[in-house]
Order: sequence, then C-alpha cells, then structure tokens
Amino acid sequence: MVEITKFGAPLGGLVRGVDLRSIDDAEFAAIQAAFAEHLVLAFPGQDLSVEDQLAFARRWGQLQQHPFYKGADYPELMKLQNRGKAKDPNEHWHSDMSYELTPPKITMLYALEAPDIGGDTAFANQHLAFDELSATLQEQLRATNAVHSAEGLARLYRKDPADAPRAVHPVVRRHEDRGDEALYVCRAFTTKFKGWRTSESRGLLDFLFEHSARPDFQSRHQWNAGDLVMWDNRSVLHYAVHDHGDDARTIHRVQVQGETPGLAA
Ligand SMILES: O=C(O)CCC(=O)C(=O)O
Ligand SMILES: [Fe+2]
Repeated sequence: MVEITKFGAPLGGLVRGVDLRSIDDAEFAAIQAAFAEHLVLAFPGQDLSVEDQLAFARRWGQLQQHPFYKGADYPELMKLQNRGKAKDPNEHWHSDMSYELTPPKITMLYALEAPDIGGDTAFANQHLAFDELSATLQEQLRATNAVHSAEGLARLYRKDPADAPRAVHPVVRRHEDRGDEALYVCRAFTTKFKGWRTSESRGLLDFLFEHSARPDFQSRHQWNAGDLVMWDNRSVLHYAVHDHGDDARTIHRVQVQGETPGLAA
C-alpha cells in the first residue's frame, strides 16, 4: 500500500510501500495526487535499472533532452557526477531549463552513489513565495514577463554563449494541474524583465531571488543510494548543495516535457 508522509513543512512527500518497477494504475493515481500536493516526492530504497527509471518517467509524459548534454546510450539520460565544487553547474537556485520555450514539468533523479553526509538537494516552494508577496506587487508581477537565458550555463559546458537558448516567460505562472499561481524566476537563468532595461530589472529581480529562497519556503532531501526524487519544475526551485568535498555522488537525471507557459498580457 502506498504510504505518504511529509518530509518538510513547506513541501516534500516521502513515499513508501511501492516498487517503482511495478506500480499499478491505482498506485500511480495515488502518486500523482501526492505529487500535486507535495510538489517533491522522494521514494527511498528503490532498485532501478536505467530502463526502469525511463519507464517510470515516461508514465508522466514525453522525455526531454538537455540542450548541452546527450547521453551516450540513452540521449535523455544525464549522468550527474561530482566534478568538484568549482565545476558544479547546479549549486544555485534554479528551475531546470527555464531558458527553453517549453521547459520540463518534472525532473527525476535516481541516486546510484551518495555521500555519507552532505550533498543534499534543497527545494523551495514557489506557490508560497508568490502568496507571501503584497497584493500590489502580485498585481504588477502578473502583468510582467521575464527573459531566461542559458548563456552562463553555455560557458560552463564550453559552448558559444551567443547560441545559448533564451525564452520569455510570465513572472507568475499558473500551475496547469493545481490551478494556483507560483513565482517563476530564478537567479541562475532569469536575466531581466521583458521591456525593462537590465539596470531597471536588477533591483526587483534581486529582491525576488532572495525572497523565492526564504528558509520558510524550503525543505531538503538527504541522499542515499537507491533514492528516486522527483520535483515539479514548474513551481519548485532547487539547489544542489556542494558541501561533500570530493565524496562520490552519482545520480541519473531525466526530465519530462511540460507545456509552454502562457505569457502575461
Ligand atoms: O544534483 C542535484 O542535487 C541536483 C541536480 C540539478 O540541479 C540538475 O541536474 O539540474
Ligand atoms: Fe537542476
């Protein structure tokens, strides 16, 4: 029987009592409902081959490939390894691939190796972040779009930043399944508000980046090998905390295609 408990107050559900290699429709429906409620789900103690992980991910939709990374055997599968703190592309608050016109709705990680301690992934609930703004600022942001760019990431992958993907998205995104609004900007990829100068955008964006990662919107997952963790990439920001030195940490990542967010009028 699927058992779900919370692992963090603002977001995060721990799912026990399921083997992700063989879930029936009733179990999947329970998991879907829990995902909409908790936004991040962790399934400890799984034993998944690459095919098992891909098959579970495909139950949620079509897989989406990363623009700078193509897996050798499975194009959509990214192998995340400890490349050292200086080269960690994920130690910042972000929504995966928000610089794409149609960013993934889900990112799903499966840990093959985890440090004894450290190397957590932190998450922040962007529905709460939006709810906690003043009504006046909410109204302004509902009418605003923002530019997201992969320029910085391109440099890390030694690609030409001029060719990096860029997209314009609404600053406030209505969740397709839940129906409520969420803040949709991130320090890693959001560069300016559409129609505003960069210098004009900076102050308000800096405030939003700070606000979006407030401790009372956050929870963390501490990894063990065999954990599968998935998050709603539409309304959750995440941050790979690199405090584990050179300890091995090996994770298989896949992402599921979402919908193109509708722009603010
Ligand atoms: O390794 C992690 O904890 C998160 C990885 C991540 O942010 C990513 O692959 O985009
Ligand atoms: Fe990420």
